Amino acid sequence: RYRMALSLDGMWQFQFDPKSCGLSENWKDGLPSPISMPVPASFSDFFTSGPDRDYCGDFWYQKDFFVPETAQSKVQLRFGSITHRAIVFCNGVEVARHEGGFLPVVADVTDVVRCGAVNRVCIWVNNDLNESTLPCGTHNVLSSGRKIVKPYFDFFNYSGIQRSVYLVMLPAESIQDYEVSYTLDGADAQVDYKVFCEGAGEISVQLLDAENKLVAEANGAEGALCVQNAHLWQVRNAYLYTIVIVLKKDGLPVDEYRERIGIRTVEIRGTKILINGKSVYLKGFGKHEDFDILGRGFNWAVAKRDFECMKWTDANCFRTSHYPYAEEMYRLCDREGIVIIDEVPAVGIGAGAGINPYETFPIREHHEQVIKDMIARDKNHPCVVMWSLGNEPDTENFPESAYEYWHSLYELAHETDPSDRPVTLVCCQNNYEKDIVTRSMDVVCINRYYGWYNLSGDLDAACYGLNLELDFWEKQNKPVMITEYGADAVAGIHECVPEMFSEEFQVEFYKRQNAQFDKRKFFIGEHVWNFADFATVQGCMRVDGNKKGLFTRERRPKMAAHYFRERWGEVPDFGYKR
Ligand code: EVA
Repeated sequence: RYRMALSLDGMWQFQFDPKSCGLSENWKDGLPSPISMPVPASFSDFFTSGPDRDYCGDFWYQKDFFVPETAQSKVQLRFGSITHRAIVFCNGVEVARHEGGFLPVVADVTDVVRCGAVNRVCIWVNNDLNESTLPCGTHNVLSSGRKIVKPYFDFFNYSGIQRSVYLVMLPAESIQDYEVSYTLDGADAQVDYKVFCEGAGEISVQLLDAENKLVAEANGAEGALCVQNAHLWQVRNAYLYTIVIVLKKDGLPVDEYRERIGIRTVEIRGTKILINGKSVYLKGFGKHEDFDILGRGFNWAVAKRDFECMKWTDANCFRTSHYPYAEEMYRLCDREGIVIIDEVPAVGIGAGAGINPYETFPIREHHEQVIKDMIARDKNHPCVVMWSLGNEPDTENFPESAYEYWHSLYELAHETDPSDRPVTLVCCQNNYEKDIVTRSMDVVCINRYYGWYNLSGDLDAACYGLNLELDFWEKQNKPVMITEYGADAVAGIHECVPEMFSEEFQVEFYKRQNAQFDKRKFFIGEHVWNFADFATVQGCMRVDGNKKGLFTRERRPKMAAHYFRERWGEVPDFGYKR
């Protein structure tokens, strides 16, 4: 009633800027010779030439849009993300600058837009990687001057405007943000809230149940809503309330904001993770935002199919490896009762060969900012049960520096989250005895490739190595889960004797290792690597991308998907290994 959002998705204008002359030549006013480009989508896979598909450097987007005469007092452009960095110009005026490709960019354009007229947005974007960016990487320059990006990570460096764009119109005095946290008391629950507004006024808050019936209300910017006989948000059995926040001035409403929330608690106790006081076993996947043609572009149809595939396997959880995903995914998880481990794009921190990344990579400040921004964006989603500070950094070569670096981020995440969820860091196959960071997290998350990258093909030796390691973790008295394990399988390759790259080997690999996990009481979850096959840079280790998916890139099940469907069908969400 008081605010409005208009979608600006669709065809935009686009131009590469290989000489980086766009800023000095004022492309901010209009692109000299643009082509069309769909938004949201990664630009890469539309192109038919290698240099275009793999383009690394500056590029621009442009769109003309109409702002209604009736626009509210405040006007914003909101991008779900722009990968990896951007400067946004509206009608030729710079309105936002942003570093990092996986969280929202909001530009206040109130002072530069013309209402009842056509306006123009032009965006300088850059997708290069270096050791001060997250994710980390570098590039080589060919003799032609063309740059080739070298990611320190195993997924294609898709970029562009990969998420939806909105023109947002707000009243002069508006609700900016809110936060909630929960305590359970027998059958009842208390929802503590805080509302943040721009401009003064009275605030009232209501909680409606799933039938839109009022169950609790309170007044003030801070307070508590008491819910009798609360319906809890449970894993795979979600119940959502609606919080309605109203801002009033002189007794009259001037803004209203509604959002679905779920009442649930998360806590670590001993070697268990408890949701609503019950121990949960996390079954699911490391995923990617990745699909044919769209690259990393958000698409509702692909999201729907992914959720149907996840539910079909009886999964209850995924990790947003290796960056925060589009917000739409979190809303779907809230609704489906699927749990998320939410990860920042801190991947590739480690250069090997005796170089201490904590002294040489200038990333700390940006890393801190991304953690704060991710928590600010996702804090109210019931589906998010844990924050991941990063994936597979170097934790063994410079253990003290690593501890100092990661532990300060661990503390930052705890301080930032109003409901103080568990915090983790996902560690790689390393010398786990030397690594003193991983064991200091709330949950130990390990990525292991016994039988694939090491002890390749030898599943007896793999199980032996895995058990040696599990004996070590057992002594740490922490909850432990595997956040990645897997074998590449090219769909359609079958063998009588399971050999690497066949579908049979992939099944055998999982069967053997799952049998080891099942014997361990402190083991709280298994995340297959990966949900689906995905694009990577080319290389001798990759056959048309990474083929560790349980599903193919077009989301057809491999044999291993059928195997997990059977297994997870028998592993309950709650109370397993009590
Ligand atoms: C792999 N292994 O090699 C995976 C990567 C992933 O795709 C890892 O965390 O350790 C990484 O990104 O298939």
